[in-house]
Amino acid sequence: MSKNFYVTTPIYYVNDKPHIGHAYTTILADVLNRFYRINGYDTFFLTGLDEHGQKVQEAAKKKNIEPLEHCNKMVPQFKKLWGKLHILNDDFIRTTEIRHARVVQNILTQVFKKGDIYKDEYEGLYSISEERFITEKEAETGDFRDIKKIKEKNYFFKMSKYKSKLIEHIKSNDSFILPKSRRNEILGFLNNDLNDLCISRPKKRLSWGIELPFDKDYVTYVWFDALINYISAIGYNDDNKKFNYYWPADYHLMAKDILTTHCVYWPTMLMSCDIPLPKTIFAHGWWLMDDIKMSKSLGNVIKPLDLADKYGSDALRYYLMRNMVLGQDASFTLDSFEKRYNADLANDFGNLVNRIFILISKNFDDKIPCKNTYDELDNNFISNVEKLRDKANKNYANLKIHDGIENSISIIRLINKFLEDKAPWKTIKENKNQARTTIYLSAEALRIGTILLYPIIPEKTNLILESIKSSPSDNINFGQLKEKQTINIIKNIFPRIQD
Ligand code: ME8
Repeated sequence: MSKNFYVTTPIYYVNDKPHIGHAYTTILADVLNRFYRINGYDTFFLTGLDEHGQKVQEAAKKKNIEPLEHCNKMVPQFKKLWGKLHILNDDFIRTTEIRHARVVQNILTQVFKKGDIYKDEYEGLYSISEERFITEKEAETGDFRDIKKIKEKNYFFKMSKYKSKLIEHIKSNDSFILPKSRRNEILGFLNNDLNDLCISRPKKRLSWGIELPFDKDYVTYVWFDALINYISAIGYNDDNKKFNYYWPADYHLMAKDILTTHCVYWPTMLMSCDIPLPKTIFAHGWWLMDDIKMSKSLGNVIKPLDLADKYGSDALRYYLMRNMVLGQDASFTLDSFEKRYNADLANDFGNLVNRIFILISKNFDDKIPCKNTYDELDNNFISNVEKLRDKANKNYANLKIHDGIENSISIIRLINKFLEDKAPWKTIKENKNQARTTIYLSAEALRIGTILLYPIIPEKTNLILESIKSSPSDNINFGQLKEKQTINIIKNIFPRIQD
């Protein structure tokens, strides 16, 4: 396996503020990025904004300002949220940047020269909410809003030409589309006729976009423009060394709403330019409110900034990562948020940290005690922690984040149980050597569990690790914690949320 790792989120529309759904995918990318980084990978994490197209033009019009001014006003809302949520992205691409537009025009020129673009007149239904032409059948589903009948001349990309090549690629690469159910969905979709893709919009209808390099009366269709961000940001046709180092991406993360654009439009565009395809396109489920998808247009959104302000960024990150089984939908409720936080973080994790720190401060003058010989209970404890540690790592690497978290929290619970069984607060009087070993092993297992939870809750775990003079990229085998090392006692790291 190569030692570099490239992960992306969708670039979000700037027609409205970010909500929990956007925060979710971005946190997920951050978790994976941190996980690979502490495991020695040279990582690159990209997020950004999709600033062209009709939706954005209309949002600006409503405010009576120019589209770019509207975008410039929206950018800080996203950046502020990512800062608040401790998102460590390496780049933030905006599709209005010159570096991006240049690559879009380069790709269009390549595809045009190859003979994969033609002009044609088209009459059909157009959904403004989805920014694309839709079939009569799709219109009947009721999933599309703002439908208009449009007749116009446009440019088309010969997407259908690559249909069988795409099917073959999906079939011979099990992890190209994940989870498996989404892969089957796309294969089902490709069983039907695949239309060519309309990739232009006449400027007289929509001027807010990147001009076609071969016809100045048209701008590029927003999806053809947006998908290219994944390669423009890492230097395609500009910084080849960087591009070849990170491409193909390890993960394009998104929710299932934009599966087709990523699994059909994007790979066929890349095929036309002879660019390798991304390794994995992963579509997670939706966050629902009262069983309905949370979405800007429905207005049923939870504001992530408010939650992070009230409960802290780690509490929100933990809940979102723990309560969604990747691939399935999940319901957001404040009640489940508070319950999850109190049970796992305040009770299990917070109490354990307090317990160990108080034991060390009371009995060992703030120094890690020296360990002595291990008895059977100690050896069993070590081996159980190691098993859970390996499971957690495996689950994180397989995108079973909620399971990885459960394994890590189980380590925390195991330490609490170990302390209760060994009761060092009692043995400290009659068998100090045993008490020392118990506390050393508990602190060491706490270090391991904390490192495993670092990608999920980086802020608080960093505090704990700093206090025991450790760091997230440290070795997670037993026996690393330095005996007699003075620690900084921290108190009440996860205060309980009161009713
Ligand atoms: O589609 N649950 O942007 P967008 C989970 N600009 N995730 C959700 C969600 C929910 N209820 N709602 C949104 C676009 N998301 C395009 C993308 S990429 C080249 C162009 C997340 O602002 C999820 O990642 O509508 C989803 O795919 C994305 O936001 C859609 O963001």
